[in-house]
Amino acid sequence: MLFKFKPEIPSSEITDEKLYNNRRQFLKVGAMATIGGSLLPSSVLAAGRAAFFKGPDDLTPYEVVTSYNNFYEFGTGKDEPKKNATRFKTDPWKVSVEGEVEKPQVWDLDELIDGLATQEKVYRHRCVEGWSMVVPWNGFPLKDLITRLKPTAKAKFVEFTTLHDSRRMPGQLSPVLQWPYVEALRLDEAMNPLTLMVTGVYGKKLPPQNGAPIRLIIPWKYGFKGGKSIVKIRFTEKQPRTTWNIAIPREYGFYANVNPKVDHPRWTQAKERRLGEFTRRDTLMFNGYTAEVEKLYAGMDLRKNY
Ligand SMILES: Nc1nc2c(c(=O)[nH]1)N[C@H]1C(S)=C(S)[C@@H](COP(=O)(O)O)O[C@H]1N2
Ligand SMILES: [Mo]
Repeated sequence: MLFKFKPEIPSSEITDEKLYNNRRQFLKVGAMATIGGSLLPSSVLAAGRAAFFKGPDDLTPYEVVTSYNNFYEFGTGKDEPKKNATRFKTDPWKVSVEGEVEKPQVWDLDELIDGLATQEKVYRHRCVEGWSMVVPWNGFPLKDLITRLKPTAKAKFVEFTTLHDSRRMPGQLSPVLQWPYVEALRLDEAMNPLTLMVTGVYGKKLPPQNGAPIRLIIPWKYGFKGGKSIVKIRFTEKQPRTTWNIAIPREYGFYANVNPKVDHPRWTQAKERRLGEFTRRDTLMFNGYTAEVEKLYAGMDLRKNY
């Protein structure tokens, strides 16, 4: 039972049940809003109606984005990170920059990102388990930070390590994954303008369960590539080993590009359940970001490089 996401079929059934309850709440809230004329976000109202038609990419409500999480450092249940991370302290926060870089150094997070322009990016967010959301993240392109750090000519990859401290992250007392959580990108993937260092969501400070104070989001890849609560950034010549690839190499590759044509060995990736909807949607190649990223993989066999 080690090294395994929660069973796929049962968890999607649980999802349905939860969302059904949420939906009833949204419907109630929606009705109240109509009567009281209060200013609720349209995304909340849209979620209430999603039982009957599939809209375009409506935002997933804040409440869902911040209460349905994968963050095994705080437990493997979707509801556990929110409960178990409430008192997680993220200030002060140090980030160590290492490896093939002009000046390796331990930074205070505030200094590391000082002056980098943050923006809002609304991205589709697709978990390898088969659910998806649409999230308005706040952050800055990773390329802005990399440019500032000046990697050497030898740097071909960049690796991101999550905090390793089981007193603060009790999920690390369990050997469900090899700790600390490590993810990595090829340098050209990291430099793509879509790749975001995220510090906020819905215009608010990132809550602990979503990876405060700083996490990565790569919208054309499965969610597990987006390491949370990052304390180390290391530039390397060789391809780093990554957590889910170490855990189950046959199921989770280095690239993890969203690809409806390459199924997970235990389930299809052709469809996904958008949280808030009943009917599954078709999954889009590169999660809908083909125009922006396909050139990164020209000539590569995406079946082999999964
Ligand atoms: N450190 C760490 N980062 C992590 C994970 C984790 O368990 N630990 N889970 C990953 C997975 S599987 C997903 S889908 C996303 C979920 O991000 P969200 O909770 O903000 O939606 O975080 C990713 N980053
Ligand atoms: Mo995921």
